[in-house]
Amino acid sequence: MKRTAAIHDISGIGKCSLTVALPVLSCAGIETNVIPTALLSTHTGGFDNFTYKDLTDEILPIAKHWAELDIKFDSIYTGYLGSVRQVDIVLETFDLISGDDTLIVVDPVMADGGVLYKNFDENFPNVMKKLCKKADIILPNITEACLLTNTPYIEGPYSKDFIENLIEKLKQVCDKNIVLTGVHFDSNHYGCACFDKSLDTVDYCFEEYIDGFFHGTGDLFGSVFLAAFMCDKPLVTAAQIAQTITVNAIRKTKSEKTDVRFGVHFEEQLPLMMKFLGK
Ligand code: PXL
Repeated sequence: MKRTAAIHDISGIGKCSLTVALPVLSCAGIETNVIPTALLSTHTGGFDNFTYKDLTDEILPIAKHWAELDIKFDSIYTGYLGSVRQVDIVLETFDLISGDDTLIVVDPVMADGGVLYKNFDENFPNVMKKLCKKADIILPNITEACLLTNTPYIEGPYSKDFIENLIEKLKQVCDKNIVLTGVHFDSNHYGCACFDKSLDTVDYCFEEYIDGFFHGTGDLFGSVFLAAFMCDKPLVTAAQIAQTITVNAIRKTKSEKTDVRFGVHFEEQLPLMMKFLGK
């Protein structure tokens, strides 16, 4: 069984971060070990008065204990990190628990729709760059990519030049593989651009564009992508599977007219994910 270490917050309500990563990766047959970075009553997008228990001081003791157990992680997957100090500690965690073959996947969760999430300060993107430098694959959305490359954010539809320039600039932030989400060239299709370092190519994955803002979709995309990649799918195939599952979950959520703050209906998509994975 392959093994991952997922380092994200746990938000009790509003399916995102660990409450998405755990079921998705476990379903794909990947042993998913977790380091919760913070415990929240809900995620921070759209709920008032959420509780927030910072768990920064737990991260290194957990990592040190795991290092003593001498287990091999096939991948480490980081997402929402709540503070600058936490990023530095996660960097130390990489050193403690990764081996020569550990795939490091960094989703630089910090912003969307042109704005930083609540609780993040302006300097956070600069600090996040340190984590991206260590990654084998980064998964920014367009806003995060702009913040990481000091590019002014613009709304889509985008030109191919804009996207490919952004990928070029991202290569300075992470010199390995890049999956840029939130790419759209028209108002009917939505997807991602994938730079595969081993092939030196940029490929696109698209699905139907569904209007609206849906919470936790970046985490669903990242978790399905990692599941597929760890099941030996090529980078672009893994991204296409993640795009399809994410859009299906969005479509279902929209058709049921549920409050989008509660996250997307990904659960019913897991059998299709398994089919894509050949399981
Ligand atoms: O889905 C990203 C995310 C993860 N974790 C927390 C968040 C958000 C986005 O708002 O608030 C706590």
